[in-house]
Amino acid sequence: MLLRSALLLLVFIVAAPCCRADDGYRLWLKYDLIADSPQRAQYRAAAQFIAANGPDAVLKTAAAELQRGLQGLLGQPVPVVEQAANGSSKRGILLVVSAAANVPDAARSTEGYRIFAQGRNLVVTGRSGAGVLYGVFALLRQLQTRQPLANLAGSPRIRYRLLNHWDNPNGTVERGYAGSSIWKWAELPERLDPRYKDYARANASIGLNGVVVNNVNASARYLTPEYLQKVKALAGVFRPYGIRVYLSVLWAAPKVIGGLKTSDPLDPQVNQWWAARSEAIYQAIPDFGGFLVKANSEGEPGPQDYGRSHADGANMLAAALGQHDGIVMWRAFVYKANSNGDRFKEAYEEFKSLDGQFSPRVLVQVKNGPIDFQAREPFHPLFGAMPKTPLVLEVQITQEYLGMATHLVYLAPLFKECLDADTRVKGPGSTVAKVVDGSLDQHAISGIAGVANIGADRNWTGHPMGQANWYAFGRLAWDYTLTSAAIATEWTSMTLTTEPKAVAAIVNMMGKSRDIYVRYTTPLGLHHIMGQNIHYGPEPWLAQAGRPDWTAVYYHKADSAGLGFNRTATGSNALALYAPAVQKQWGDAKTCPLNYLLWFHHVGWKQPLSTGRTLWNELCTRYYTGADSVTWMQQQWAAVKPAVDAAVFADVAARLEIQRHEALWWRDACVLYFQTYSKLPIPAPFSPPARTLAEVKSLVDLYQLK
Ligand code: BDP
Repeated sequence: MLLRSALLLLVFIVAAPCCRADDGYRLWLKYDLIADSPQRAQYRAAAQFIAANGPDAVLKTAAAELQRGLQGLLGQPVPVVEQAANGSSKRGILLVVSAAANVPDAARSTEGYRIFAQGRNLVVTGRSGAGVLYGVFALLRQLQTRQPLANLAGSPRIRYRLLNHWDNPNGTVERGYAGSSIWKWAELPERLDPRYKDYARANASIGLNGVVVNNVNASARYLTPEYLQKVKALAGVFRPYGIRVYLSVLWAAPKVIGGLKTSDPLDPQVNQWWAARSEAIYQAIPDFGGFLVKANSEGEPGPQDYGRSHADGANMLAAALGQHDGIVMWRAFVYKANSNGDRFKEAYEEFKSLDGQFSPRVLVQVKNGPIDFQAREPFHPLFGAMPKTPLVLEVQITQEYLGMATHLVYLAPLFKECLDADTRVKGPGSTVAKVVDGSLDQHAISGIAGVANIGADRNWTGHPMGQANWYAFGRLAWDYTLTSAAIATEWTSMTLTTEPKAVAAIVNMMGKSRDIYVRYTTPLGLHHIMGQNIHYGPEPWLAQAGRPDWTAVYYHKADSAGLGFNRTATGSNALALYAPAVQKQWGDAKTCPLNYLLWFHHVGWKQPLSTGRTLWNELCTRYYTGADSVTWMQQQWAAVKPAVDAAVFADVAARLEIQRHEALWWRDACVLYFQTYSKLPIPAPFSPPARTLAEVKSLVDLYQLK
C-alpha cells in the first residue's frame, strides 16, 4: 500500500510539469528541460562547470543566470567554481572579464561579448561584467533555440537602450493595458517585490540597460528625499543586471516642491536647486542615468513659460548633472494649438532651429512618426534634420493606438519600418537607424526608448503575444539589423513551442499581423481616426474635441471630392520638411507608396491607383480583406493548438475572437462613414455591412468610449 502511494506520488511529480498551465510569468526565460536526449547530452558534455573569477557584481549575476538556465535546460546542476581545475578532463564555460578582451564595440560601450572555444572549454568574454552577462544570455538563447554552441560575438549598436514607463505614483499606468504598475511605491524601499528582479533579468536578457521608472507627465514627488530612497532601492535591484535608473522630471519641480517662485532655467536659484537635487540623487544612486523631460507639451510646464527655449531648459539640467555620468533626454513631442497649422510640422518647427545649441550631454527624443504612434506613420522629419544633436528614437511598445491588449499586433515590422527608412539627407543609405546610432553624424552617444507595455498582470503584458513586442524592442535596440522574422522565431521558440511547423505558422502570423491591423483600421495612410481619449475603436466622424487636432476630420479631410490630407506644396507643405529625394517620391501621388498616400495627398474617390482599383474600391478592399485576415489568423492559431500550452492557447484564441469582431466594427464604421462622402457602392465581391452607420456609431457608447 505504502509502495503504491509512493509510486503514485512519483508519477504525479514526474507528470506535473507537463500539465501545469503556463501563466506566462517566465516570459522567454523558461528554461524547460530540452526533451531531445541526444541533443541534451551534447550540451551537457560541454557544460560541466562554470568558472567565474573576479569581484564584479554583474559577472556574478552572469554566472548565476547561466547556472539557472543550464540547470533547467539540461536537468543537471552545474557548479560555479572560481577557476577551471588544472588537468581536469571536464569541459566547462569560462566567464572572463578582461580589459583586453577582443570584442566588437559599435556603440563605444563596453557591453560587447565574444564566445569562443579554448581547448576543452568555451569562453564567454567581455570588457565588463555587463558584456559577459549579454554573452551568457546569447549562449542560453542558443540552447533555448537548439542551436550549436559555436563562436558568437555581439555588441550593441546603440548606447542607451531604455524602457520608458509611463507609471504614476498612485499605481496607475498611463496607456497601460496590463494591470497596474509593477512598482509598489507604498512598499518601497523596505519591501522589494521579487518581481523587480525578474523584470531586470528579462530586460538584461534582451540587452536593455536603462529604465525610466515614471511617467513623462511627471509628478514632482520622485525628486523628494522620500521617493529617492524608493528609487534607490529599485536601482539596487537593477544594478547587478547592468541596468541604470532614470527619472522623468516635472519642469515646475522647483516651484512645486522646492518652494521657489519660478522655474525659469536662467534663474540662478533654479540652477542651484536642480544642482542640489542632482547631487542628492547621485549620493543615493551613484550610477543614476539621468533625466527625461516632457516640457511645454500637452499642458506640461516648461522653459517656454519663461520665454526660454527648449535648449535653455535642457542645457541647464545637463549642467545640474555636474561631473556625474548622466544624460538629459529632452522630448520633441510638442505641438502648439494652431487651428491653421498642421500638427505634422510643429515639432520640426520648434526644434530644427535649435540644432547645435544643445550641450553635449543632451539627446533630443523623437517619436518614430510626426503625429503620435499611429499604426503606420512616415518617419519623423526631424530624423536627419538635426545633424548636430544626438536623437533618441522613441517607439511605443504599449499598444495605445494598436488595439491595446486585445489585438495581436507584432510590432517589430513597425519599429523596423522606421529604423530602415531612408532620410536621404546624405544620399541613399542615410537611414533613420544611422541617425539614431550616431554613425551618420559621428555622435559619441546614441539612444533608443520604448514605452513599456508592462504591468502587474501575471503574464506582464496582458496579451500573451504582447511579450513578443517587449522582446523585439530589446533585440532591435541591441541590433537593428536583425529581421522581424528572426526575432519572432527566437521569441516563439523560447516562449511558445519548439515544434518547427508550429513555430513557422506562428512566425508567419506575427509577421503579417501589423499590416492586417493597418488594413482594417487605417489603410492607405489614413491616421488618427480612432476613438476619442481612449484611443480605441473607430471614430472617424469625430469633429468636436478640445482642439481641432484632436478630432478625426482634421486628419482625413473627407469631402465629396475625395479623401486625405494634402501635405504637398498646394496644401500644408509638410513634405518640404524632408530631403528633396523623399519629397520627390512622396510628393507625387503616382509614386508615393500607397501606404503613405493619404498622409500626403487628397485623392479623388474615383482616382485609379497603381493596384488598378479606384481609391474608393481600394479602400473598401483593404477594409474587407483586413477584417477577413483576422479569421485567417484564427485559423493559423487553431492549427498550432497541439504544440502550445493549453492555457496560453485559450487566452490567445479568446483575444483573437475579440479582435475578429472589432475588426468588423472598424470596417463597418469606416466604410459606412466614408461612403456618406463617396456616395459609391461597396464594390463586388464584398457585401455591404449588415448594420447601419447609426448602429455602428452607437457602439462607441456601448464600449464606453465617452
Ligand atoms: C500620447 C498619449 C499621452 C502621452 C503622450 C506623450 O496619448 O497619454 O502623454 O502621447 O507621449 O500618445 O507624451
